[in-house]
Amino acid sequence: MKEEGLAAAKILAVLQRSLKDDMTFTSGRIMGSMCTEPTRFARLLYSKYLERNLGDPGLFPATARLESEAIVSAGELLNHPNAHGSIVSGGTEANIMALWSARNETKIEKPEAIVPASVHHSFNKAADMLGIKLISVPTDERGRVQASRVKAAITANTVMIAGIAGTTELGAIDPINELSEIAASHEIHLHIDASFGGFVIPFLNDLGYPAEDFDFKLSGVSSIAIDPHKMGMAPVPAGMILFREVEMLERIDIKASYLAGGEYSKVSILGTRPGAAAIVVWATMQMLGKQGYRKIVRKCMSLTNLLYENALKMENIQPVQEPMLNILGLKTLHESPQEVSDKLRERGWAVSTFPRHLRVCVMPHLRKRHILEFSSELERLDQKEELIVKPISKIRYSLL
Ligand code: 0PR
Repeated sequence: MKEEGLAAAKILAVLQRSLKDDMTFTSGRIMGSMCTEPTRFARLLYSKYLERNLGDPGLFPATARLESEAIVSAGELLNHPNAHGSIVSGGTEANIMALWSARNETKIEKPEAIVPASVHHSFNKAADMLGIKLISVPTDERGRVQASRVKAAITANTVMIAGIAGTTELGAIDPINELSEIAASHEIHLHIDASFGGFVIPFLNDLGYPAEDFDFKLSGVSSIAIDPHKMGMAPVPAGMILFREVEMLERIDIKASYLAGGEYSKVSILGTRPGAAAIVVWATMQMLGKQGYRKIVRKCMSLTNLLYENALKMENIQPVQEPMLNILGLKTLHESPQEVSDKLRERGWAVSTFPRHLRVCVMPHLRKRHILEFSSELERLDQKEELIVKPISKIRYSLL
């Protein structure tokens, strides 16, 4: 740190230069992120309430009340208005809290949690922190966990089963109803990671897309992670954890009674927490209502299907499968996903790269023209690769 500070104008100029390399959502080139462009209203509110700290709710009881109201709204969306929970920093914190609560419920010495092979790496973080062994269960050809294998993996040490409503890799939705039955009959905590799908799946049936039950409507579901900062349209950081019963939250409630307003009203891993994030989550849900979210989901799903249809026509780049949510996996038949991803990046597009496919998240910042431009870019790559790669593939096939 320098001895003397800089003038604001100078700092602004430096920032303008040094942040130039960051991508923007408005460019329509961010194709692999689960986050999106904050609304203007959200920007305004966020800066207005910057000093609100939910780590000391006695100072900001009104903000704390809004947090509770936002949890009720999310609970209503997920078929349990009496759910208990908190606004947290994202899906990672929500998943850690769920695993923490499930572990504390039992006195098992060597706790295990059964998770789909497609689970987000936040579960690995949680398991490492909490001393829990993860038992990974394979998924089927559509990327959904195999419920029979989950059942077979249960032991006396199982403290939790996890299901995913919108996998990180493909946006697949696990057979949550089957998992619910298994969890209920074995009295095991079933946690649903709906970090991505939580603000999408509730609207699919209305829009004519197939969607099975995934939430508290199923009696075996004990907790749900749902992220306002993904399809909930709120800025980062904003996740939510909801528990079916208050005791599930109380098990991980570590009190701090010296604060201005008495004890913490909410349970979280963080101490100091951004009240502005909670206010914006509340306001965004108020502003959009179910109608607003449904409209967003309609647009994202129709653009996802447009991209899917376009990719079907290609030769070397192909959809992994029909999308279940607004996430599309793309296989690259003659090059590694990394090679294709690098080429796309050179041309200004950012997609996510998994070992066997590319992932496109068709988020609300993307418009039809972006999908069409991206499709054309893929087509150009597809054709070019065909020219270069075909002779090699012919040799490969002739060797078979
Ligand atoms: N659960 C699932 C199913 C997720 O996909 C993610 C994040 C999490 C939990 C964890 O959520 P937080 O990141 O909020 O803690 N998945 C995104 C992904 O891996 C995270 C992300 C978001 C990555 C925006 C990049 C990006 O630009 O794609």
